[in-house]
Amino acid sequence: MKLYGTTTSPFVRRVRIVAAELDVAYDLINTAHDDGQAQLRAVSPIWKVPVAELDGRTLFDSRVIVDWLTTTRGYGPLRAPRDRWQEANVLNAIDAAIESAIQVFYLRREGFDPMTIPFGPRQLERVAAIFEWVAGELPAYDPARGLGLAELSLVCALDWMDFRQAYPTEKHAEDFAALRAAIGARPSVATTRPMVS
Ligand SMILES: N[C@@H](CCC(=O)N[C@@H](CS)C(=O)NCC(=O)O)C(=O)O
Repeated sequence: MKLYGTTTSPFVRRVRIVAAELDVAYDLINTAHDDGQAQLRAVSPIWKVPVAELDGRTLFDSRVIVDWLTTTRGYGPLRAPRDRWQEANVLNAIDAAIESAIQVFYLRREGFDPMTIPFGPRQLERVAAIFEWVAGELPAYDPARGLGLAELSLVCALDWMDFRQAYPTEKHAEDFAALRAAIGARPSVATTRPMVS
């Protein structure tokens, strides 16, 4: 698989973890650099990562890429959803949390403090509401049942927020610390921690 992305993005990391779990080899085109960014823009009008080229297809969006991988390769050691629609709700919520925190991060990176206007606090309040809700939706993590897409996406979101200091995830330590410790030790997760490259 040819994967366009960065080593910081929580969306790209989700795909990298699933690829590792399913033994799908990939070449990462690093879109943090000008050359990789130009290559991305040549294949996707969205200009967002991840994008994957595999099996003769070009796929935009982490959820679509993960869907393709699990549909064509099976779930391997990952846990298939027991309730697809409940899992879709949880994944949508986690994506909304990431997107809100990313808006805050992007504005700060441009030198603007979004907390000085209602937009900023509203994003972080949304993240808090989502994590509180997600905590009630996820069953206690049981390694014997395997790692599910919701849990791994949640850990990608939390790790990215810590990495970028985009949201104080320690507010949810009681709900998520055990899950993060258990999943964080898994090689696919441990080797894909966010880093600038
Ligand atoms: N729904 C998309 C979201 C992808 C996304 O927002 N990626 C970010 C990086 S974490 C991006 O490429 N942002 C570039 C931009 O907004 O210009 C997915 O799941 O792949």
